[in-house]
Amino acid sequence: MLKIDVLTIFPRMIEAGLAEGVVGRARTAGLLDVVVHNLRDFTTDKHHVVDDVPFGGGPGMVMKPEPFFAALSAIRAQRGAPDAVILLSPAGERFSQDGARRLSALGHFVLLCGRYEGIDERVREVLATEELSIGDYVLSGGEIPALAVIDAAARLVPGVVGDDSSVEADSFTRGLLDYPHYTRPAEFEGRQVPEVLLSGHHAEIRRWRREAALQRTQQRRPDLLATAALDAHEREWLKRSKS
Ligand code: 4HQ
Repeated sequence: MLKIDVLTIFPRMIEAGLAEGVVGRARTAGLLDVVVHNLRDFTTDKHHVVDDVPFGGGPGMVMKPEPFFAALSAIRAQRGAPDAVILLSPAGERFSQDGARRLSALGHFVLLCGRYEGIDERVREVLATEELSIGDYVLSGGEIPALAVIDAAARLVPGVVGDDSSVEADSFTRGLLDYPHYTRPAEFEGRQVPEVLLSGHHAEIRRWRREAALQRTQQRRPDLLATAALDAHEREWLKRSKS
């Protein structure tokens, strides 16, 4: 079972995000062991203060190091030494499907969520073993990135997604964008579902989907083609479609 600990001042935000859908089911099924810790529980002052003014001046507040250190000690004592302690930050390495695969294969990792201007640098230096970013935009805290990391890693744990073939078909498992999906009705708003999908010819359907995924990837994310897992037929199709 994959074990994850999350440190945050907004535990309800994490709990709400983990309660529904595939991840919620994985937790109740005992495939995923997530414990969310309130950073304020690891303060020692009367008002449970987690932030302070920045040395050197400037705007905003900085998260104090002591609650993170106390929480990590408690996590090590209660839950064992983690394989990774991950700080969510725009300065981190970009989180990717490969990153999700790597984390899903660990036994235990910890996610540190910051708020305000950021976290005291000594948390990064001493506690964090790595730093991850979910993209080049500024969020108000690390909670949404933590949820993205947990969701992407959890769905790669065997059994979490009911149908394995659904994970295999996912965009990025093959390194390509997904093909277009349709359901009933066969005509809607004057727009027809591609004939081949109604034909029952499974080999032709497979071929249409493969080519649609290739075409879409070439048009929207040509950068992905450099590392995609393509067979000889797919490489040939791409070469022909360029000319
Ligand atoms: N943060 N990917 C937490 C991010 C972020 C991102 C901004 C992290 C605020 C306090 N984290 N600090 N993008 O925007 O991971």
